[in-house]
Amino acid sequence: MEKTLVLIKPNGVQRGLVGQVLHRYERKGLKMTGLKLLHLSAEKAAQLYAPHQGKPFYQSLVDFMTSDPLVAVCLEGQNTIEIVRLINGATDPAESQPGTIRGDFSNHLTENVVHASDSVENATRELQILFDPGEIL
Ligand code: 3AN
Repeated sequence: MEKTLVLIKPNGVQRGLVGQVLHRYERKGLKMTGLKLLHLSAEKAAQLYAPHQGKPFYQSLVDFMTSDPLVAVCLEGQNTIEIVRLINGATDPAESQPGTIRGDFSNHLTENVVHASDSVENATRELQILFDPGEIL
């Protein structure tokens, strides 16, 4: 079994997409083992996006992710990391397929509704940033 972190980004929450996004993971049969609404601090955003520090989009990404509340989700199942990234769709709006979350709901590189971990190592690291021990069931 594999765990991954999904973030429904501030624009996903503002646009009222939380239910529709969660539904896509649930109908695929992924198990939700952690869920919360929070306002991400600058410190946690910096930890989360440490791998992107120094890139031209880094500061605007951190500013966006700390601008309004977001929803953090822990999903669990076989090959969950890969499955969730398929459901989310490509980062580039020109490449995200219709039927994916980004393909259906986003036309922006940074404000692309969802984030998901891209490896087992990053999932473990990111889940520790967003969830306290005991918050994942
Ligand atoms: P993904 O979320 O698809 O794994 P990453 O990890 O490459 O994408 O990037 C993290 C986040 O940084 C993306 N979700 C996106 O919001 C933002 N991002 C990535 N590349 C760019 C870029 N070239 N310009 C603006 N924002 C970007």
